Parts: sequence; structure tokens; C-alpha cells
Amino acid sequence: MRCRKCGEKAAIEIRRHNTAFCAPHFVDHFRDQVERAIRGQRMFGPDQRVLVAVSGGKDSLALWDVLLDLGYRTSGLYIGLGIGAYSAESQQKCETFAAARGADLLVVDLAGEYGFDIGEIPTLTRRAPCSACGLSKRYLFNKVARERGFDVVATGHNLDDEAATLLGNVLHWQAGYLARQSPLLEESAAGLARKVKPLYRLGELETAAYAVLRGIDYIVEECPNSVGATSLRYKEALNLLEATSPGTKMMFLQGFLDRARALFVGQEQVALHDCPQCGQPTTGDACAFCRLIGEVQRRKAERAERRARRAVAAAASAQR
Ligand code: Q46
Ligand code: ZN
Ligand code: ZN
Repeated sequence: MRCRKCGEKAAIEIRRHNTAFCAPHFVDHFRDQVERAIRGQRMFGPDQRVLVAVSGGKDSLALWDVLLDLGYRTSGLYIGLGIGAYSAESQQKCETFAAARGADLLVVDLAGEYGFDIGEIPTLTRRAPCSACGLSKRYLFNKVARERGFDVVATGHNLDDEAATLLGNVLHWQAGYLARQSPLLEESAAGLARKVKPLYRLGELETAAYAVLRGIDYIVEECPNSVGATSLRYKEALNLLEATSPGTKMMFLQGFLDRARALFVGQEQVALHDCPQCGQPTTGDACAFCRLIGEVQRRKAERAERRARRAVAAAASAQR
């Protein structure tokens, strides 16, 4: 195949666009798609401060790279989740990326700042690690954006992520999630920061190709907790459809955004107020993150008490 722009040998084929590009023109195409998403959805302007949530993976680092390249005012935000070697390596990838570009990287360490990490969630609570992880990330993205004066939080969700999430939400008719599934969620008066997904027009293989062509050193391993995730099965199902009908994922997602999302908006409106413990917006009494911290602290105290009791009993039987 030949590059659509220059006629040289193509390095990458994009079947859903029925086109192909050489390496330099693919990088241009990727940048154009991101710019189109940012401008088309009015995500942010050149003077606004963008907090890019980075995990060390290909998508978030590709996003940060392209935003830096396009001249946007960005800082990265890495959250130390404490998931063994995976977290250690992913943090190192983010730090190396930022240092090489002289970019600003903020790091929030869950264990250091909140006294728990995701690695200990399964032994301490009955929660699935991904549920604790997802709510912690959402909470911290919002908190850091508000406290540090960022205009918008950008995440690296790509077309495959968005189409798979949409499929899951449609299969379960999750009206509230469908209402909020969008490449742009506006800031709310109740204290939710604006959130954007500038890669939503680009597939997973495209972000991987961009990262490789740009020499981005990203963590290739997936989080160990993602093994067996339902979202991966939805991705596989969509990949099967895409293989025989290129463009299916984009048609599914864009069709929903253009024609169906409006049906769900406003259906499940919830009143937000400040969490009495931390001041972040919440629908219940204490916010989900404060409840999680409370639960973890309770379990840790119970565990310490059990250990102390066992030690006393062992000392008493040794004296007998
Ligand atoms: S990082 Fe966190 Fe994911 Fe790992 S624990 Fe689950 S949610 S799989 S994006
Ligand atoms: Zn070319
Ligand atoms: Zn709270």
C-alpha cells in the first residue's frame, strides 16, 4: 500500500478510513485527529491549563506527547496506586517521559498520602480492586484539578475503550452512565472539573503506532488486575465485528453521540453537595473515597487488634 499523502510505501493502514500513511504522515494524521477532537468538541483552548492523567501506558503518554507537541499548557498527573512491580515501572516511565521533555509531572501516592494502596484492597475489604482503583482515580483527578487551578482533566481513553464502555452500558441499559458517556463532560457548578478524551477518534493500534513512531518508552504490560476484565471481552467482540466491517466501532460510538445520548441526558439527574469530610462533590453523605478510607482504616484497626490479642494469648501460654 502507498501513503495517501506522498505516495511512498505506507507504514500503517487504517482500514476504517480505507487509507494508509507513511510514518511521518501518520504522525501528522494522528495530530490532526487530536486537534479535530479538541476543536470540534471545544474541549479547551491554548491558554487553558490541562491536567493530563498519565498511567505510563501508551495511550496516556501518546496523549501527553501530542498535546505538548501542539503547544498546549499541560501538566501530567500520575497516581501511585501501589500495585506491586506494575506501579513501580509505570511511575518510572512517566518520570522518564516528563524529564526528557522538561514537562511538569505531579505525583500523588495513595499509600503516602492516604494510608492505603490498591494492592491491599482485596485482603482488607470485599471490594474488587478495580472498583476501589477507579473511584480513587476519579476522586484524585478532580481534587488535584480543582485545588491546583486546572481548567480541564484530559484522559487517554481511545476509540476502542469508548466503544467497549458504550457496549457494556448498552447491554446493561445503564442510563446514568450513558448520559455521562461523552468525549467532553462540562465542569459542574457543584465542583466537578471539566473532563475530556481527546483520543476518542483514534483506535488502540493507532495510539500504539504513534507511541512507537515517536519513540515513547511506555509500559507494555497491562495492570495485573485487568486479567479477565469484562471490558476486554467487549473489546474482543468489537474487534471481531471491526475485522469484517471496518468502521463499526466509530459508527457505533459516533452514532450514539450524535443520535442517542441526548435521550439519556437529564434522565438521572442527581443533586451534588460537598462531602462533609473532604469537601469534594458527592451525592451521598460522605463521598465514596472518604467511605473507602474509613472502611480501610476500620479493617486495619480490627486486624491490629486481632494481632495484639493473639500476641497477648501467646505470651500468657508461654508463661504457664
Ligand atoms: S489500573 Fe486500576 Fe485499571 Fe488496574 S486496578 Fe483495575 S482499574 S486494571 S484501568
Ligand atoms: Zn507519506
Ligand atoms: Zn469525601
